[in-house]
Amino acid sequence: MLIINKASDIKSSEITPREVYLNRRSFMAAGALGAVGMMAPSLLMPPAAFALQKLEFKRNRKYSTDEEQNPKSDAAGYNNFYEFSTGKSDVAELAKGFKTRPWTVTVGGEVKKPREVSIEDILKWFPLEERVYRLRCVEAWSMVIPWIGFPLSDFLKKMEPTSKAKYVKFTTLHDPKRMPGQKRGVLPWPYVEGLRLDEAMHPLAILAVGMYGEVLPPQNGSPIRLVVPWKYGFKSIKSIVKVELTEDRPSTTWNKAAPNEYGFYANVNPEVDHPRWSQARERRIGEFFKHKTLMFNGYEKEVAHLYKGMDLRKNF
Ligand SMILES: Nc1nc2c(c(=O)[nH]1)N[C@H]1C(S)=C(S)[C@@H](COP(=O)(O)O)O[C@H]1N2
Ligand SMILES: [Mo]
Repeated sequence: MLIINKASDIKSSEITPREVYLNRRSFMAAGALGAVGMMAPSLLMPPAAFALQKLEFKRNRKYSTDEEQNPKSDAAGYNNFYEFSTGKSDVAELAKGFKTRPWTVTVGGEVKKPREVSIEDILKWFPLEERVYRLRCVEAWSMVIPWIGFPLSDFLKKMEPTSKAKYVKFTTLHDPKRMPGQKRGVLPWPYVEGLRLDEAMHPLAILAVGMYGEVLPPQNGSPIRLVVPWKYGFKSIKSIVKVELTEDRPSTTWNKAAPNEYGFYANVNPEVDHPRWSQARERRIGEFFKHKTLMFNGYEKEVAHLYKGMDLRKNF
C-alpha cells in the first residue's frame, strides 16, 4: 500500500494533553489590552489579525500519508473558495477579516433531537487529531496537507440519526456582506454538499478545524470544514453552518451548476475523465513533474467496498 502508513496505532508518547488554546489566548489578549491601556490600536484589531492560534492534538499515523507535505504557504495561498473569489491567489486577502465567532452549526432533519451547537461545544466534545491527507482537486492539481480535526462519524453519532437517515447534507454560510463572492451568481448559493450516510461514517472522513498546528485560516474554511480525502476537493465543503440528515439524496452545488461535469459521488478516479480534461494525472502544487492519480486518491483498500456493484462511470 503506497499511501497509508503501516503503523496501526497512535504512539502514546505522541499524545499530548488535549487543550484548545482559543479561550486562553483571547483572555491573554484582553489582559494585555488592560495593562497597556485603551490606546493600543494594534490590540484592538479583530481576532483574525492576531497570529493564528495553536491547537493541541495527537498525530494519527494510521490515516496519514508520509509523502512530503506542501508548505503552509501553498495551502493558505492557493484556494478554491468561490464565496470570496473565483481566483485562487486572492481568496486569502479577501477572506482576511472574516469573523468566525460567534459561530453555530444547526443540526436537523432525521436526528433524534434537532439542535444548534456552538463551535466551542464542538471543540470541547471531540479530541483533535492530525491527519496528513492529499487534497486532490477536480482541476487536476493536488497538495499534501496536515489537517487537524476529528472523525465526522463521532459528530454524527452524537447527533443520533434516526433510522430514516440515509444521507448527510452540509451547507456553507450564506451572507453576501461577509462573503462578497456571493454577490455574484457564479454558483447557486449557499454552497451545499452531501454524502451517503455510510460514506460519512467512514473513519477517513473528518471535520477539520485546523491545519499545520493552528486553527484554520479563513480561506481554508474556518471555523469548521469537511475533509473527505478519497473524493475530489469540491466535496470538502468549507465554513459549515448546517448539517442535516436526510432520507433523500440532497442536490449539491457543483452537480446543480454542471451536472454532466460533476457528479454526486465525485470519487477520485483516474479512469473517468472530466468531459474537458483527463483525470489520469495531477500536478502537485510546487512540483514540476506530474504524479499519477490513484484510484480513490490512494485509499482504494479502505473505501472501495462502499461502491461495490456500482458502475463508477455512471455514478461519477
Ligand atoms: N463553501 C465552499 N467550500 C469549498 C469550495 C468553495 O468554493 N466553497 N471549494 C472546494 C474546492 S473546489 C476545493 S479544491 C477545496 C479547496 O480547499 P483548500 O482551499 O482548503 O485547499 O475546497 C472545497 N470547498
Ligand atoms: Mo477543487
